[in-house]
Amino acid sequence: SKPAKVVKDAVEAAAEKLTDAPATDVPGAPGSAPPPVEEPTAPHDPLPPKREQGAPQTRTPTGARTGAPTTASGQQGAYLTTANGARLRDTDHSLKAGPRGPVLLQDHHLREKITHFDHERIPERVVHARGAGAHGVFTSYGTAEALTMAGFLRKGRSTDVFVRFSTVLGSRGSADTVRDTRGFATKFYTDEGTFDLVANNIPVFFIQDAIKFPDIIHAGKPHPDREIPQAQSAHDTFWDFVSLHTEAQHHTMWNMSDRGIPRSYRTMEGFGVHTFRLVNEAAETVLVKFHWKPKLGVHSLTWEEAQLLGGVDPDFHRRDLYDAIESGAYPEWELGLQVFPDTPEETFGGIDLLDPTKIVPEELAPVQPVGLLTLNRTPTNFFAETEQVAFHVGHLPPGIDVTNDPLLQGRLFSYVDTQLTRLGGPNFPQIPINRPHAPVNDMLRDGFHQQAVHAGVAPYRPNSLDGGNPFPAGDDARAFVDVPVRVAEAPKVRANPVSFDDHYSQVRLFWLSMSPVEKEHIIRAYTFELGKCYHQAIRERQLRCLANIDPVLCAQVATGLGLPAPEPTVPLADVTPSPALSQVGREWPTDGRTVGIVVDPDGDLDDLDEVRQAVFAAGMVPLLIAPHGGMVADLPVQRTFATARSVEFDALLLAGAPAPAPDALPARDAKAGSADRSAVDPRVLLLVEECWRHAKAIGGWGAGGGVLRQFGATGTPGVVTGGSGAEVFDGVRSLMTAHRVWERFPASVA
Ligand code: HDD
Repeated sequence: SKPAKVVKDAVEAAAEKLTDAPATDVPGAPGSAPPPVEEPTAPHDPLPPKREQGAPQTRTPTGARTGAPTTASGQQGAYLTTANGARLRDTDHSLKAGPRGPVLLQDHHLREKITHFDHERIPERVVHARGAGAHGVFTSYGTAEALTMAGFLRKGRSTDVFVRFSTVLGSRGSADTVRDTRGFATKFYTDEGTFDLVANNIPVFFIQDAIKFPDIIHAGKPHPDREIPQAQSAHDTFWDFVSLHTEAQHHTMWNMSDRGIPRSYRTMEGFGVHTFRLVNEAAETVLVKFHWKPKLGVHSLTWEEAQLLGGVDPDFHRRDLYDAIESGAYPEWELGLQVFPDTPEETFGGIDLLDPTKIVPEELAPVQPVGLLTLNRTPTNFFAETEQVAFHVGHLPPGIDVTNDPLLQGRLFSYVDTQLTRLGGPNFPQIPINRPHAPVNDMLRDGFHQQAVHAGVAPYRPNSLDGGNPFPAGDDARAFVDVPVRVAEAPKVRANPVSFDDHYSQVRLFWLSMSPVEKEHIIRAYTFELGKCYHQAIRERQLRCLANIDPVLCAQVATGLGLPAPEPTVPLADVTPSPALSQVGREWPTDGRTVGIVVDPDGDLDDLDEVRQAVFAAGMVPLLIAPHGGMVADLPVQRTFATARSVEFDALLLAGAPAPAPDALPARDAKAGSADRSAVDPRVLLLVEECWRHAKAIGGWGAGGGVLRQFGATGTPGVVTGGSGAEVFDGVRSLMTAHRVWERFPASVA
């Protein structure tokens, strides 16, 4: 999607940066160590800002541009100062009554330093605590112009955005690759007010009414007594909840599917879940669902990879997003709309559009692309931007309005309310990352952390003292439109519409839309998660739910648990599968994917540079894996056998058959006299074994091809040997367009 040369240069520069520094410390490593770094001894100019980056303070609290790309905050000058700007002579010793005496209360610098430190942390988000963010731009195609007056959807308009991806259940320090829903929240800084699309990577939700949100989250979060398990749904309280609340079965099956363990934030879809209402200049309305479609396709990890990554690289998704952007492989998504007529029933094809546990299959209502999102800038400061960003489903520009979905209605309250505690008061919209890019002229005053110096004496309406300002805007001034939807005359009740009672038909639709390998993953996920529950009653109750979804699924999970499969208690729904729900069976671009290349410094290295260049030219990142750090054949080594794990590569190439390095543990079968296997470093064999098990493309040439033969991998699907290095890579590259070699993964159901 980008000129190969630009990507290649950027990827190459970033790949150099990824070189494993500690690897050069391997005892006896023959790699050339870099010269010692000179310690700084005198004041010098501050480091330049990161490429293309200004701090976010380019807007005043009222949204006007400051004109300054950065402000003087944090490590900007040569001399250390107090928070009030007085230069300091010493920050390493407290002020004491003599070198051995007590510390003096008058030490204002000590107190300032410690006090500020004591208050550095703020409460983590009550859900979606762990996340990663990026800046970018949204460019509109103009295809929604007829549907909405929203200016940022006019043809050719570009709008700054900030996106925060997240997991839901884990704490701020938990692992990225756990089985969970992912958040996909986008702040569009439109010039008519900020629009927050607070979406997930799953198009349905566990509950139908926001009043149940504390219940589902209490059930999903760690148990209150021991605070375990962290960032998991594989425990009794979660399954107790979802088996008792059958409306949760649809979302739960998405979580048990590959969608629950994405390969990358870059390879996730996003869904606004609820139905929204668009209104155009002529006051005509339509109902819509928002979709994000990743240009790289929707791809996932395997469950074993996800688990390994929890230990090997808990920051896998955060690192992947950052590395991709820094290397110029900018992630892209198309924003799309499913459009429905705004009828009094608010249904489409018999599906209740106000029920957040239902999708509308794309085959019934195609997703129409309306613009392109490109993430092209990593944050300058995690806390200031990613942690302090505050999304709110009620941040809407003119042209987009809400519907009566009871889940959305409750969210409209929760997202402001939660920031009052998390960000310490009502002025969080003035925090730089939250500042609108539209001029602000409100009458909100004072409060904790007020940044604005409001002029004028009459923050009330109407007034005669501030010249009557501010005036309400009318239609001619593009004011926000509350669509005058008719409210049914009905008694006040605590009840759901009857249509909300169908809890199984769409779960069955999802199940039947999966390919055999995806079904296999779902069976294994249910079996794993229920296998981690202690209470038999909960497992049995969940099996009864599965029986109402599909007897084959139920029987397989029951077998895994060693329990009888119950009979359905409701008739199985007669549904038409939706092929769009499957992730398998198409071809995708491979930009920004990672290819590990095992090299033997003592072997034949002739093809190495050519293959490495071919990987760059394909827009991917080659990482050389060698017994030691430093250089091999004048090329930088990025991973050593000690630091490499198969889980960070999308494909593996073997350019040689390195003998066991001195720091290798003996091969598992070395004692059994397998001379061939013990001749290769066992960590290389582990790389091959794991890549093979995880259905990744593998290739080898020369002695590397020999390793694959010894391993018994040649002739199995997705293993390329024979020919030059470039030919082998070519074969591997084309396998990678399908993401995995799923033929290698066993599937027990058709
Ligand atoms: Fe929520 C955060 C997405 C239902 C209450 N939610 C939050 C975030 C995402 C979502 C992506 C993280 C935002 C960020 O990165 O800062 N939430 C959803 C979706 C939902 C949903 C797609 C259903 C369709 N949420 C939901 C309900 C409630 C909340 C029903 C409460 C009644 N959500 C919150 C919250 C959070 C939040 C407590 C925590 C931190 C924050 O808002 O800013 O207000």
